[in-house]
Amino acid sequence: MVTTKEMPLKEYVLKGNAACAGCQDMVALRHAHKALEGDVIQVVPACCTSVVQSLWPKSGLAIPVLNTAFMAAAATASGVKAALRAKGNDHTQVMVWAGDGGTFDIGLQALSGAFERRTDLLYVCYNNQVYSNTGTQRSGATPLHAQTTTTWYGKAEPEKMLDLIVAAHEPAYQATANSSYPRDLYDKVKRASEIEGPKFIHIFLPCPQAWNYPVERGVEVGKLAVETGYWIMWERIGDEFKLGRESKRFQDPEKRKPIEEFLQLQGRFSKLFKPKKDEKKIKELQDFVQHRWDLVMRTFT
Ligand SMILES: Cc1ncc(C[n+]2csc(CCOP(=O)(O)OP(=O)(O)O)c2C)c(N)n1
Ligand code: SF4
Repeated sequence: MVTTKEMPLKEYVLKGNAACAGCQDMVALRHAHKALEGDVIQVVPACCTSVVQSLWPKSGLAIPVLNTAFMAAAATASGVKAALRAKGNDHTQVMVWAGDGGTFDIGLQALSGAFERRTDLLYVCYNNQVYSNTGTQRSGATPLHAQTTTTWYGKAEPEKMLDLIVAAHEPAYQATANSSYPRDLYDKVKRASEIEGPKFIHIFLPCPQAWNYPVERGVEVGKLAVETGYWIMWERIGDEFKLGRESKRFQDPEKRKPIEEFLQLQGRFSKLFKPKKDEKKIKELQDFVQHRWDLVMRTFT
């Protein structure tokens, strides 16, 4: 794995941008761009990242960016790739950087089309499990029982298993990542950039504004997602599946921390603990952890 010292010093995500304090999207984006070393055109649908990069004169990214409509990121990126090819440029990467709303929900059709066409494209979904930019509405990625402005008493449905939908397109490369493990993320973006074809990286990242935890605890929240087994780190090159070393020991349910440790830190789950502990709902979320493990392992191994 790359060491921090080995990463390029050059910054492509600029200081003083419009992101909230403690934004983990910026941590992930910063390391992804270091891995790509600037030879990239980024396509961004409407989301927090589009605000960060477009607020003139404080544009937050020092790379070419194309802002596009909420539902159209993968289709736009397909066009950018075709234009580069027409100009004889085969080296510049095209990367979509889209939120979960823009991927799980409104952009899914465009993503499916681009992958079915085997477009040489890196699609990154940064999953903060909510429509953050417009004030915390639920998305298809919002977990069961999480409070949002459209699910005041907690979401009634579990999150969509997007990775399985993407896997059905048989991408050339597919991985999960987490903003609390930036060196792993760096390696995955680099590896993906060396493979031709449709590539998908799904990054779990906490959002202090929407999840309501103290800004300085973002890394801890992200790590707890892995240590409770709630988020699984893995990579798949073609058909070859590899469980990430961060998640390996948590395949054993006995080694996992209780899901409560992850939930308790976040205001969006406060109704599970106050005015009194809701053991039934907490158990449903605990059971979901094993459910995801079963689905992932059954599908890929
Ligand atoms: C067709 C359309 N509907 C709604 C919007 C308003 N809108 C802009 S960003 C956004 C939320 C984006 O959520 P997500 O993709 O999860 O990214 P995040 O804000 O969390 O970064 C919405 C609803 C829009 N721009 N276009
Ligand atoms: S709302 Fe969340 S994802 Fe958006 S800029 Fe703020 S911290 Fe980052």
